[in-house]
Amino acid sequence: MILHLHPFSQNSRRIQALLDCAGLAYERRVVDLTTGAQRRPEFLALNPNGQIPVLEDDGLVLSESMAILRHICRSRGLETWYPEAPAARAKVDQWLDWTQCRFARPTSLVFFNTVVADPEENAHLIAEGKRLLADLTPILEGALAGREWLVGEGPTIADLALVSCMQSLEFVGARPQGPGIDAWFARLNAMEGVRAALPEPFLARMSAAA
Ligand SMILES: N[C@@H](CCC(=O)N[C@@H](CS)C(=O)NCC(=O)O)C(=O)O
Repeated sequence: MILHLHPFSQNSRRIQALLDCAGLAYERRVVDLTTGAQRRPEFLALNPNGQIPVLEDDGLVLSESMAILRHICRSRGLETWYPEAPAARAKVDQWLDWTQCRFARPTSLVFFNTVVADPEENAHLIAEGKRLLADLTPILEGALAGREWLVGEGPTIADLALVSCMQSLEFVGARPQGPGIDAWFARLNAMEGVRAALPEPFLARMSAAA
């Protein structure tokens, strides 16, 4: 397997975390977003959307991080990460969609405009992201209070998908907080495979905050 990624990308990090947690070998190919490598013809041939991550797996070329997570689990029989029982699978899918449809946009608004774009010029976008995150925080705290994982009794791709956004928010000091969320965040970041996906500046920030 070849994973086209960028270390600061939350959409890449969730795939790396799954592959590393499951002990699956893969080649990392960094796509340098800072030089526009995602818009070069050779990359557009893999993903015409010009976005990472992209997974190459035995002739299959796949984009969209949630689809990639599901594909890896199904093709490698990672049943604990993506349970087969219909009700448990439905709940994992619910959280994958929630992360993509509700949580990803405010994460990007805050992270991108703080780290990549000019934060002063884009202060209104950061504020909008933070406002949306404030609305989502009680929903998340309600789901995690008294629970170790989003679904069932062990970590699933739902946790990996969400924690990758949370890591980006932690990096810019905007992570939603609450007793359940904090304990869940610490639990996931203590996992070797999850930490392995974190770039050095993220690890440094987390150590400083601990
Ligand atoms: N829905 C996509 C989003 C992918 C995405 O937004 N990737 C970002 C990096 S986190 C990207 O490639 N941005 C570069 C660009 O849009 O030019 C997924 O889940 O994979």
